[in-house]
Amino acid sequence: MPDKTAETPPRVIVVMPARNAARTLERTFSGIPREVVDEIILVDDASTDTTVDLARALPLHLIWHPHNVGYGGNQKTCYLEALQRGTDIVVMLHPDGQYEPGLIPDMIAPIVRGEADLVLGSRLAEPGAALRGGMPLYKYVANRVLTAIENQILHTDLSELHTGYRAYSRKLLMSIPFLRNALDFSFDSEVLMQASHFGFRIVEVPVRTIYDEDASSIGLGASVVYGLRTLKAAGRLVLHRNNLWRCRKFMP
Ligand SMILES: Nc1nc2c(ncn2[C@@H]2O[C@H](COP(=O)(O)OP(=O)(O)O)[C@@H](O)[C@H]2O)c(=O)[nH]1
Ligand SMILES: [Mg+2]
Repeated sequence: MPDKTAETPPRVIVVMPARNAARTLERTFSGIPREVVDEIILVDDASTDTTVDLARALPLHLIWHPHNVGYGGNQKTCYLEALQRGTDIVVMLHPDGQYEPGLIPDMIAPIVRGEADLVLGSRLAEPGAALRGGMPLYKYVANRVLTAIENQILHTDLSELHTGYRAYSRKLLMSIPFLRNALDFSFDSEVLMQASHFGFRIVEVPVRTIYDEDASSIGLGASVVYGLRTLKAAGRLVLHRNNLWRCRKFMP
């Protein structure tokens, strides 16, 4: 008898954590290759523009937060809802147009092949491309330095650990206690530390860097806070691993 489960394609859900994404939402949405995506969830984090009105008019599943909780808090809602809706693979796609939705098949391929549980869309895989794409120099330098430090701690050799374009397997999201993570941007770094700690395979695929005037991007102050909190998360992982200071984020 043929193995039916082997033929069933995985259920793929795209989640969009949104905050004031009205100018870019429709363009991002229309670029999503629906032939490989089963459902799209948009979580609006109390936007003050027309993001919610625009989202209501699109064929997607909309959730809105009655108050703003931040980028990490938004992702918690995204992943909870995707898991409840039976996803096998989740792709996080920022609705601000900074990542190409057309690359979703590339993002999910390593998980479909059973070769990874976390796929990072790396803007730094191709030398020089990030700066040519408009990434501010200070962000580029900080990204490279932080990535080098994290590679040492995670025992990886990845070109970028600060991308907002990611795909996760259901198994990973069911295993890492992501609800215990930060509400701010350091949520993303904590997920990486957890993925490594729980033994999940992380791979990267190259993506284009897009910085245009419609996109949102965190400023200098928030970037510094993010960088310091990323280092803190890495430090906590080292302490936890060595039984020096246990951290609930790394407990099953
Ligand atoms: N800044 C911010 N972004 C949020 C929030 N909730 C969801 N987002 C979304 O998260 C994405 C990343 O934020 P962004 O400002 O573009 O940061 P970037 O990663 O530096 O480009 C955007 O697409 C926002 O729409 C929030 O509370 N604050
Ligand atoms: Mg952005």
